[in-house]
Amino acid sequence: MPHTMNDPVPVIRDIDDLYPGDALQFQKGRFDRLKCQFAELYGGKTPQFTTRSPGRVNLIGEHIDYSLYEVIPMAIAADVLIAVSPIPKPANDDEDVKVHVANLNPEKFKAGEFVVPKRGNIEIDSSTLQWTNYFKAGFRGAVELLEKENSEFSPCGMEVLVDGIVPAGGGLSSSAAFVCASALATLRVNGLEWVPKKELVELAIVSERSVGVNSGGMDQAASVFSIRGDATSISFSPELYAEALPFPKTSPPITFMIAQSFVAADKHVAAPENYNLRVVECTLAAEVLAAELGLKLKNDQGPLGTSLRGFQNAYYESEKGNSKDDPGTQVKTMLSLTKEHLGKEGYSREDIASSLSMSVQDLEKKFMAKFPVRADRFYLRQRAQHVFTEALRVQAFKKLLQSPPPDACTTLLPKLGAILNESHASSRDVYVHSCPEIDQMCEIATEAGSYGGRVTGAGWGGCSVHLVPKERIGAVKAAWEEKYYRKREPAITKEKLAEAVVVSEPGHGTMVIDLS
Ligand code: NG1
Ligand code: MG
Repeated sequence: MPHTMNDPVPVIRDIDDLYPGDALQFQKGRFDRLKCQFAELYGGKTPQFTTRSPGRVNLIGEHIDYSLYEVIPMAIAADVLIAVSPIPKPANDDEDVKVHVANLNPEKFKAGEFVVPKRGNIEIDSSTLQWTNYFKAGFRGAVELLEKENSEFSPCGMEVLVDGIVPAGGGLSSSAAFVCASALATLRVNGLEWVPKKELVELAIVSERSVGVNSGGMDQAASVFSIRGDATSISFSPELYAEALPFPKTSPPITFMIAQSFVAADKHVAAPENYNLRVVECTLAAEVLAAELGLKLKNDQGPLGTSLRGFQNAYYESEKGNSKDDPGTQVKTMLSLTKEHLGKEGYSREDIASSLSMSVQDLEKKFMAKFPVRADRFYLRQRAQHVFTEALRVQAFKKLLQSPPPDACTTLLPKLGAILNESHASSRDVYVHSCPEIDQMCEIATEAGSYGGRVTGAGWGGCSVHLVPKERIGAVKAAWEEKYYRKREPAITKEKLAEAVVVSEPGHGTMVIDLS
């Protein structure tokens, strides 16, 4: 199904058709609160418009977006709303242009403001984790885009109020939702009424990196491109491409449960030894493989310039690869090359530098300077092995959704579940980005009747996603409550339990909501 990737982000003037039944009342309540609070904070003003971007759950394809392999996430209902009003440019050029950023939950997210510099873009101090940094990241990307189109451009000031209901640090990508909504708000308030989705995604991917995590592009793409009811398949090579992936109708219907572990995935603070380290390991795996085979890697869209997918492309562009190989065979060939050329014991900096014929200083300068990492050994073979097997699992999962087996009702769901379980095993044992709590939650769910489940998002905490037959949802919930949540926190409240587990339908992507 062709995806409307180059279409502009939709502008919605009436939310009645956006949400089903009960959800509509809840959403209307949110808009009323946002409007009231906005007036209270900003001298009686009404927001000019609101931007909205959802979180996402990644169904399959974990930690492979930055190696430029395809992933299959879906948008969830939880989202970030940003109500916006412009502050006209001051008549006097010496006066500062300011942006005020407040949150509906001011205890947790303290209001901030910043002055827009007269020349150049705003600085973001990525050494501290301030929630307003994510707004600044979106703002910065938007201003860069507007400057590219008009070198004389200077942004207006803004008054902004945020209502985010995507749990932070929970693997559901609250950060990308916030960055996308912030960038869209900045573009629109500065006069860009129709924002092409693809441009928004591309700028949000790059600008989120200014917060200090060397991320891939899945979250921003899932947030912006998703269409209600469908999963989204997103590929990155040869260029960013998204496609709606409808779920086949089965009985029982395909239902995903998302469960919080409440282990805070502090990706930010720990990035040098977890997320950013994995990005470096994958890039170095590509570099070492290329060096071993005498291939030259091109600078591609990988966060560090080269990628495992770039290695695959280089291999197949050279006379070494058989150009007739189908996509599955190509990835399987990558797996064999990994086993043949990369050692099991891991690599020191010296080992890698020598195989790339460079000094350790140059290695660090090229791959570990912009986003520093803390590690003595680099497990290139294991990381590449996860990436290639996960890429194969994505292909298999997608094929099952696109052409379900004739006896879909009985075989499709167990098959999808088995792929999720294999993915989890690889995350746990090979890529090492799960945690014991999530491993345990996966076991509990399987015992209670789930078809399969896995850690989702960056991991090291956060959430898991499970494919569960509709009639087993209650049983799985009860099992987690008894065997996980109450054991971990005996006094856990009803509210916290209710938030811990959601059955999410695939939700709408990013939009502007203009109720004026
Ligand atoms: P989370 O931490 O769930 O937002 C991160 C990356 C993704 C992807 C996943 C792992 C950011 C903004 N996003 O997602 O690009 O690599 O981990 O699959 O860091
Ligand atoms: Mg995130």
